[in-house]
Amino acid sequence: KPYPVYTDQDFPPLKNDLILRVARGESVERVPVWIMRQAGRYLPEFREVRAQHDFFTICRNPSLACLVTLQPIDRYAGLLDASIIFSDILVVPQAMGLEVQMLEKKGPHFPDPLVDPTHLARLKTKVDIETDLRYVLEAITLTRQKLDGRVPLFGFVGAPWTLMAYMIEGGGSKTLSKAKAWLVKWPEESKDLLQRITDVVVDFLVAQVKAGAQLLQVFDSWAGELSPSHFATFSLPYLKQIPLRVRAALRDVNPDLASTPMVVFARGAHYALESLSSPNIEYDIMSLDWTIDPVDARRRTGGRVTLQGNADPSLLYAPKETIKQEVATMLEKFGTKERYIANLGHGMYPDHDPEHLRAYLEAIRDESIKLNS
Ligand code: 1CP
Repeated sequence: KPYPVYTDQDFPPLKNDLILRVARGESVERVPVWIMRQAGRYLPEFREVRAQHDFFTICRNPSLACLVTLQPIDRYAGLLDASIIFSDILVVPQAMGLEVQMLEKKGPHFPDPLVDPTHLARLKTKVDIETDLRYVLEAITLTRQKLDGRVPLFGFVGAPWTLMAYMIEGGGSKTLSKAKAWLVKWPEESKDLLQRITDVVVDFLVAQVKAGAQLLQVFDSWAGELSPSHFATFSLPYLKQIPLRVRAALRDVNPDLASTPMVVFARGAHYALESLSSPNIEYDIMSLDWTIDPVDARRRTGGRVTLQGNADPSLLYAPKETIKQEVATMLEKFGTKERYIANLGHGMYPDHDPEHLRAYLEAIRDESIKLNS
């Protein structure tokens, strides 16, 4: 049966719209902040849930996914300005027909990855999001209710190139040599795979918004492994389709939903700052890793997009006083009045101290209020 279409009227009113205002380019009284992997193994309350349940069991059970999504929102009440639904980018390859396991201490593992283009025949030709990924939609709707308007909720997907890389490598990899071999040995078949992933990702993002997601992020975590010309051929054309097609589809459903802000995180892709912020690429927000200087990023993106990021996650190992000083520098470089969302340059690490994350969040709040007053 079709999944219902939800709009703002179906949910508790939003009490904190700071991040939505920044996404629209409006000026704000303080800098909004959220953190990639804010739900995860650095939190003892998450490890407790994980001790009882397998990773993908949590993803597939809406009340467990909701529970862990809310853990950082409860713990850091008033300090986080967005939540992100607990799930994984690899639910898409699963829905396309590949098995994915989450191995303790090793991360994701595909027992039967795509070895050569004959294996493309193993992928489902039509993925029915409302059936195969219904559990994510249910988790989003439930979480939006339980958030009770405290902060907006992000939905997300992996970018086509990053998902292709996992589907071929079969897990994490240092060199991505198998996936990159496809690009040079079988460029046309690679494009076929990228297009098939893009089609699923577009449908999935549209469905997440209809289920209640208020912002969307596309994670191209492996963009930085590509040469600039390979990025231009094998990543950018697919990244570009996503906001165009998602907005067109949402406009047909309900014009209010079509303005949902979209973030692109092309990790490591310095060379793509200009191309990803060009006017024909319709992301509202670019998330930056820590190897990019904020002033440089501002200049190279021409003030056209909101920037998000970008402290090195290792900063959270520092004494709290150092965290505070580094935050002050970061805020000054990005500018605090408009077009900036604080985050880290990548996700939380499992051995981070939750109290040091608190120091980071408090510093962003206090320093940005000071700079804006
Ligand atoms: O056993 C565990 O609990 C595993 C740890 C873990 C967690 C907490 C994994 C395995 N995924 C997640 C959740 C997750 N993954 C979220 C949840 C929401 C939140 O941020 O709070 C999100 C947004 C992701 C996205 C994700 N998964 C990305 C993109 C972001 C990034 O980190 O670059 C990637 C690359 C993955 C794949 C993945 N899943 C898990 C791991 C350890 C990895 C990376 C593996 C590798 O090294 O390649």
